[in-house]
Amino acid sequence: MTASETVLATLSHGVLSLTLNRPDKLNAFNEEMHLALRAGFEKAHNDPSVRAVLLTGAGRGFCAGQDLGDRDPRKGGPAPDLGRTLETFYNPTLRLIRTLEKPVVCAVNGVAAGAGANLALACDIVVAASSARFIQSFARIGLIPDAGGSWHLTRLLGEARAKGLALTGDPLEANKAAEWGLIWQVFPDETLAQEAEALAKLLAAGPTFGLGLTKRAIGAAQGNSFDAQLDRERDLQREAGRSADYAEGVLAFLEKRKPEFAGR
Ligand code: LHQ
Repeated sequence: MTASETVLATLSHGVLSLTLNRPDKLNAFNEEMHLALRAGFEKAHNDPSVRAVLLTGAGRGFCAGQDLGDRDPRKGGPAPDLGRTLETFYNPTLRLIRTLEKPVVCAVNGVAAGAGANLALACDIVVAASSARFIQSFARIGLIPDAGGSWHLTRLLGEARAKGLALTGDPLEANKAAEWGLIWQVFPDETLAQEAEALAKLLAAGPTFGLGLTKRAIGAAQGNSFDAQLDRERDLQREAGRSADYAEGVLAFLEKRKPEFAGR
């Protein structure tokens, strides 16, 4: 992994914890933080001892999106090519998160704005502190929701709510985000970190091979007809049924003991 202070990475109990760490900028993305986060998710892909990922932010914010200090128009020169920024920095990481066949928990510890909000939405289970807010800030600066935002908002909320958030840039409180089905659960600020860690540990100790296939099945459901999805489930279940974790799960049930899954 790239050694960087901008993303703190620790591995414990099969959980790779990645903490965005530019707290005085509310963890806004600069190039170094982009590369460090990507390196973290590459490690998650490549290292079999990583069974789940926990993403969070240091300080009072989760992530304020792109560092706008890097985009100061007063510096002159031609308009930046934001498409290139997305293709070079954001999109590879978002694709790594979506294709990682291991659960990714995101603990939104505070404000999540712009690409920061949409980074959270790309994770598998999003939990948030009750004081957290989700802001599609793009509307305030003449941009469109990127980092997968137009996709996740529309699919998770439907057009009416997606457009309401994206066109106004109004903050969405964590409790309402959960009520609307944008995120999984809200915890009091003081307990979010421990709840998220417990959840990530639980998932990491689970049948992560099957959880990875579950993630693939749900990802495929978005674009499939019912018939096509039944075929997909058949194929994925065939794979799951051949896993050591399935054999262990059944055996443990029959022997009335706790299963010990290996993620294979
Ligand atoms: C920041 C930032 C920030 C730098 C807070 N940058 N310093 C864009 C372009 C390129 C390609 C791809 O896509 C994108 C995607 C995007 O993400 S566009 C959207 C970019 N983000 C925003 O527009 C959000 C800007 N930030 C805010 O609106 C507020 O800071 C929020 C609502 C997030 C939080 O408000 P407050 O809680 O009142 O905090 P604050 O505004 O006082 O911020 C604290 C510090 O963090 C402050 O620095 P200072 O030195 O004054 O204490 C801010 O300047 C800094 N900061 N966001 N994105």
